[in-house]
Amino acid sequence: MNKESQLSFEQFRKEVLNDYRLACESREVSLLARKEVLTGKAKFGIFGDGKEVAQIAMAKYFNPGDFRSGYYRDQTFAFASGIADMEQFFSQLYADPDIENDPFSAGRQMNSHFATPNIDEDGNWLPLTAMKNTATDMAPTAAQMPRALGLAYASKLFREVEDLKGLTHLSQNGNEVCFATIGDASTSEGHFWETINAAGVLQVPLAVFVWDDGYGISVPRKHQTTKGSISTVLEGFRKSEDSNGWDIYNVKGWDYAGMCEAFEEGIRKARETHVPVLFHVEEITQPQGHSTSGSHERYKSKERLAWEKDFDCNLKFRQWLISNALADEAILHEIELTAKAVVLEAKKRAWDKYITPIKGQCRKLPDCYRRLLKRVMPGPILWHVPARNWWPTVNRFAAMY
Ligand SMILES: Cc1ncc(C[n+]2csc(CCOP(=O)(O)OP(=O)(O)O)c2C)c(N)n1
Ligand SMILES: [Mg+2]
Repeated sequence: MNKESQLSFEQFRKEVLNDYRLACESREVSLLARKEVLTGKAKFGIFGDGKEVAQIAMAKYFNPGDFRSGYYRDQTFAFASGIADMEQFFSQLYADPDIENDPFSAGRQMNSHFATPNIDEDGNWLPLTAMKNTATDMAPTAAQMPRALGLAYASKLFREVEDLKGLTHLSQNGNEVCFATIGDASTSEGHFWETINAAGVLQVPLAVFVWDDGYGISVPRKHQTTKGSISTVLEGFRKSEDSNGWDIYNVKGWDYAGMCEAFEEGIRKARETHVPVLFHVEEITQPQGHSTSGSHERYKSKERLAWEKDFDCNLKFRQWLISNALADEAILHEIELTAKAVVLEAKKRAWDKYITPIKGQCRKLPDCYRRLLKRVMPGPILWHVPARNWWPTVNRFAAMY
């Protein structure tokens, strides 16, 4: 091996190990976040475990200026693209009302609902072409689809309308792709079909990723999707040489190399030619079930649960790294251990930021009550005794925090 190819191999190795590190960290986020909810520190949680590798591959082709219009499974994509960090993720999980801590919604949105600003505090446009953008997530499934169409259509207009060409802070010749994500069950909704049809007619740079885990909460795909496969039923939308339509790719959600290759090609074509592209990402798993409000052990068969363990994307990625001699057991073990520690620290920092102001307010509570009582019950009661002594119950309550 000459020096140049040795160098590029080393760079490649570094990149894939960094990807594995992120996959492990994001998985730890999901595992820990579920525990935070089930032990009562957060109200509800919905996570992106099982989609780590697909989203790391997807983020590689997400350029400044591009937009995401997605749904609640995309935490790994948000981490990989720099839209969110893990501490912010936990702050949102705790519904931290400080915008500095949860910059997406200041505690107002469900968790895994990301957002980036388009304007500054004075209402001026930000330089969107220099930013990795996401429209805010919305709770109604498939609601992201019509908006994704609009964002992709904007690129077409920026490329075709002469008067818009000077707005280079918003678009560089319409080269921006909109990345939309959707679950397999939500592809049954009208918003999905209207978007697919309109984008096929308009020819806009829209890249749709269907995370197909075979379930919509507890409803299996066979009861939800005709022929049990969204890409099969979309075949009629496929573009041919002399027609408009869509490019369609089938990939496996655990196949790191296969997804990188397909995403690179499909997104490049969408960016250059404005032909929309759909990636049917199959064999995705959902290791912890739909959300913190249920247990998938109640509706998935033993065989399915066992298959999900074997086809876990992080496990498959690990096996691929070893079989391609990109890492050994010791290196991967070290990455996994470090990931646990890093995520634990991020979680602790987020919790401290959330709970510290509340504790401060609790400490002021006895005095507040005292002042209130003094106002409503004036008279010779024990007002001269310090507040901390005369109301043990309040003090005990305050001491809990
Ligand atoms: C319009 C609408 N209907 C129903 C729901 C309740 N709901 C939330 S998630 C979900 C299932 C979505 O399944 P899928 O699209 O396969 O995504 P997954 O969670 O499996 O990734 C449903 C029915 C909702 N949020 N919005
Ligand atoms: Mg699903």
